[in-house]
Amino acid sequence: MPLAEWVDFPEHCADSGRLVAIEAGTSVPFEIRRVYYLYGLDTTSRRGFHAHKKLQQVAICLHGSCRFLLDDGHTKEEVLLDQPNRGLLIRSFLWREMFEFSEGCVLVVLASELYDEGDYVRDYKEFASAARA
Ligand code: T46
Repeated sequence: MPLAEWVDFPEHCADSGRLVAIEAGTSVPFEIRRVYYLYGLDTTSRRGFHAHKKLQQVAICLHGSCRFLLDDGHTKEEVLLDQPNRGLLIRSFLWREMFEFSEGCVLVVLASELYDEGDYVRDYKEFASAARA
């Protein structure tokens, strides 16, 4: 089974432009409790390097593009985010790294929980042994 799961948001298209609406209880498979976004990203940097014990998220590249590496402790998968109407669903206990940010990339993330540093697993060995257990 692929690690990358996608959420496609319906677009409202007009000659004047496009609109995407994300409503609670419809397209995202969890209650959205937090929204954060990343911008001003260094195109040569790599971020992430962690998994979450409980948190589920949907990441959407609103402008530009970037790549995600997903890893479940057994398999690694790389995906490209470059469509503002398509979100990457990141379930709990997946290691993630983000990289190859395009110039001006804006990444918005819908999250199932409030920020909690205690939910992060930032040590890869700890993650891998728990994932394989
Ligand atoms: C994830 C990827 C896609 C907060 O204070 N509140 C927040 O809601 C978040 C997300 C972060 N922070 C603080 C914690 C750190 O001092 O912002 C700083 C940067 O966070 P972090 O190094 O975790 O950022 P990324 O880009 O490596 O990871 C973030 C999310 O933390 C993470 O859950 O999946 O984006």
